[in-house]
Amino acid sequence: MKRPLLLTGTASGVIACAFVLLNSLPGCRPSGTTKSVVTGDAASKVYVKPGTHDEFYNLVSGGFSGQLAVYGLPSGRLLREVPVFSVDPESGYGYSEESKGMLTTSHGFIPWDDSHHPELSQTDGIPDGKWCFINGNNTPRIALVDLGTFRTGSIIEIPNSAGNHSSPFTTGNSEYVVAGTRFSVPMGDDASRDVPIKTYKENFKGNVSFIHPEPETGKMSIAFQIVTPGVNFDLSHAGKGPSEGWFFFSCYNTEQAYSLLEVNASQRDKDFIMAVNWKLAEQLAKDGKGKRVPGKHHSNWWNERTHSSETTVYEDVLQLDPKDHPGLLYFMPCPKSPHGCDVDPTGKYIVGSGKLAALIPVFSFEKMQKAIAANDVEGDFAGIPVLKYESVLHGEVKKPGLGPLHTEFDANGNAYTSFFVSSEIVKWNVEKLEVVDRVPTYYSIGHLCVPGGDSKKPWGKYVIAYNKITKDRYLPTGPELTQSAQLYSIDGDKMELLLDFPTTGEPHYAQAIPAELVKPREVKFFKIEENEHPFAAKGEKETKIERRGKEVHVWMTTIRSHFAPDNIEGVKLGDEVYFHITNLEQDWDVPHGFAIKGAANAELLLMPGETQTLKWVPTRVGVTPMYCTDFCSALHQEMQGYVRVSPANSNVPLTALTVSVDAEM
Ligand SMILES: [Cu+2]
Repeated sequence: MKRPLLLTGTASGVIACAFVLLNSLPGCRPSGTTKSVVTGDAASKVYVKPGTHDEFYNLVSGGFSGQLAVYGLPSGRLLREVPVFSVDPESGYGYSEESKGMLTTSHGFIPWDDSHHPELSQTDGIPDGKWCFINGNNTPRIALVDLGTFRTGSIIEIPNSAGNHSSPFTTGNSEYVVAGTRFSVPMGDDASRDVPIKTYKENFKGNVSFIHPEPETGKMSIAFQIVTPGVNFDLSHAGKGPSEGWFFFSCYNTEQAYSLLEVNASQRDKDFIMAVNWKLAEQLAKDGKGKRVPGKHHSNWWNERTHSSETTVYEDVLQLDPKDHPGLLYFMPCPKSPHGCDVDPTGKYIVGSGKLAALIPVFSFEKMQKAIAANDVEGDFAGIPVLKYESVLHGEVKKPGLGPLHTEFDANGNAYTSFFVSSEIVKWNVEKLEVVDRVPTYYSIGHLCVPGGDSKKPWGKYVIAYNKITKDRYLPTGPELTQSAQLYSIDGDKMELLLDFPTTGEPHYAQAIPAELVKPREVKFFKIEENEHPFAAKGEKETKIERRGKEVHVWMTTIRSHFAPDNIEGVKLGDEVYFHITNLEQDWDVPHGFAIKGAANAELLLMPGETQTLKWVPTRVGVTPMYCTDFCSALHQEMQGYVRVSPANSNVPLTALTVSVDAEM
């Protein structure tokens, strides 16, 4: 449903109340409680002196850019944009021959996706700074970004899925990350059948996938999938502490509509939170209880020794059908069209956010277990038991605001919920279910993030709002304004706005982690003696050129400030030239670049000790320059060379030379 744009605290109150009247929902933001004052010392709280580091990394999804952006907090400075699902001309990701495999799928090469949710890997329920997972929503995929290199280390495609939205949330030791399908579809044997859309109820199924990343390598595989009724899964979180071993997913469209969902999927007063006993599922899978069903998918992995991607293609996947396994799945009724599904740090409570509800329901894991034991159900939905709402409810936060979406937590028993419609963050006490503070956002907030705020150990200190619209906050840049985040202090009793900072793509969701947990892991360069790339030249003596039919392979090196070789002759029209370039530098932060005129792809950006390959197909006879693209030294501008391209029938011998002027004199 399209929401009105809300501009200020006062205006939002008025429009929100209008929205309430239109929708017959009770409650509205209490008047006179909003504040938009930035106090005089806010700037000093985000000031990071030149030459000093930020306290937190903020890993922010790029939404429809398909990438992951890295900001420092509290400064809001953009440090890096990590290419994940989309090709990136800055780094050559998806353009170099070695990295193309990272973006292969069962549909072929897909150089884009829609990345929504970053999730940090965890040890004992606490983010450990090792990896950051992120989902591809469009062509269902999960990626793993290695925080030692800030590069994509692994991407797995999710079969039997469409719209991979409720992912990739992780269990307490990153045994699994999950992927819940947003759009139910015909799957397995039915996936390739020609099925009328109006047979949704009979033929469409949902599923949730449990993906296992190998702790040592980060290679990912699908451990098992659980088939579900045909609904839409939105978000998810793993249980922790007492609820360890369970996973919770919000689902909407329990109406099982397939057209005009805006109206048709908003009919029921309550949809569900789905509770999954993943420890039981794991045991069933180990005991061979599942069934392998068709589900071709790629698992791509970046090998840091060969500087190349490796792909494993799987033809099928293990599925568990809850009909065969009572106790695997339960539904908890949740008002109304639930979006966020968040578990508090104690693991005792599960917060559902009905985006059309005028309250926040908080479920009790203990009560859920009691209801299961007592078979306290109000019926079933497509064969899955539905527990009684009153029996599993810890309580409701009354009149919190309008359009609750997402909740994160601090270490002091408080929850912070984003309200899209009333454009605010509301702080409330999890035990008492009482609102204790509220602060406006500018403007429609989607996700929010507290450092560690979805884990067992929130570091607190800040809540960051990721907003959808920034009208009037920034210098105009044509019809589209920058997207943005806002940083608030949560140290005191009252939340305090400290900073607006622009973001790239759509800042959908984010994670934040103390820099001290990430910095010690940094890779500074790749050791040249460990380079196992089949075309590596580990010194200038190993450079050479070789013709293989129409292919010309060049073993080339870079070091400040020249290429070896830098003159190539004997290439003919009709040839494909492969420049295999090794950066010989063994020093932190000294990449070299490589580009050649007329190349139909991007550059290469080579990290110290790394080998990458650029494919170039010359289209005309003549001399073509090539050069270093990354300003590497005082003589960077001298870092260049030439390729002579001769006619197809030429007999110019294939040579590769680096010539000294002294030698010629
Ligand atoms: Cu250079």
